[in-house]
Amino acid sequence: MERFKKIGIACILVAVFLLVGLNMYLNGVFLPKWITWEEKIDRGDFNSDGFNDSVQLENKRVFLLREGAVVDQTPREWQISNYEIADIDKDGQEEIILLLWKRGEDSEQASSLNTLEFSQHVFIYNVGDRELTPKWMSSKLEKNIKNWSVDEDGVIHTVSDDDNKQSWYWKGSGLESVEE
Ligand SMILES: [Ca+2]
Ligand SMILES: [Ca+2]
Repeated sequence: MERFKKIGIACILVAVFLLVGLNMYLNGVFLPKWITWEEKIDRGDFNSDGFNDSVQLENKRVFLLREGAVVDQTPREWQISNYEIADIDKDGQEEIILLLWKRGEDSEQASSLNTLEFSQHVFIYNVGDRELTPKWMSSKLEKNIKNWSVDEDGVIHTVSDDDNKQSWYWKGSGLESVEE
């Protein structure tokens, strides 16, 4: 009887260990070590509606605040390493550009239920009335972005984890990249 009790406790410990490990994995703990996980906040009237907006990156999630209250947030299963705010399509309104990791290679906003594999993506959002509205989503990036910046013309400059430099331009309905 004592033996069965010990086996039972061992099984529970293994199950707890696996669950903790899976949870850590899903939270991006095992993603590449070169990723810098930024935490920051920007304030302004990004959609020019007269109300103060804030965009905050905290614990790998982006929150949209209106007059100090959270009105929208990115899904828990996305791991967001950084964002930039820029008028990427030069229409006078600023967009939020997210650099993130999620499961599944496609551009769908939802993380795939079919795979555990993470891939890196660039997603662009407009600041809506009380929500982030999707504008453009990349599928899995060919080269993982290690560093990036956005210049005053709304061009994104990226450096990959293997030191490949690219510039990303808005072309009508999406971003197109060219090697620098
Ligand atoms: Ca506003
Ligand atoms: Ca714009």
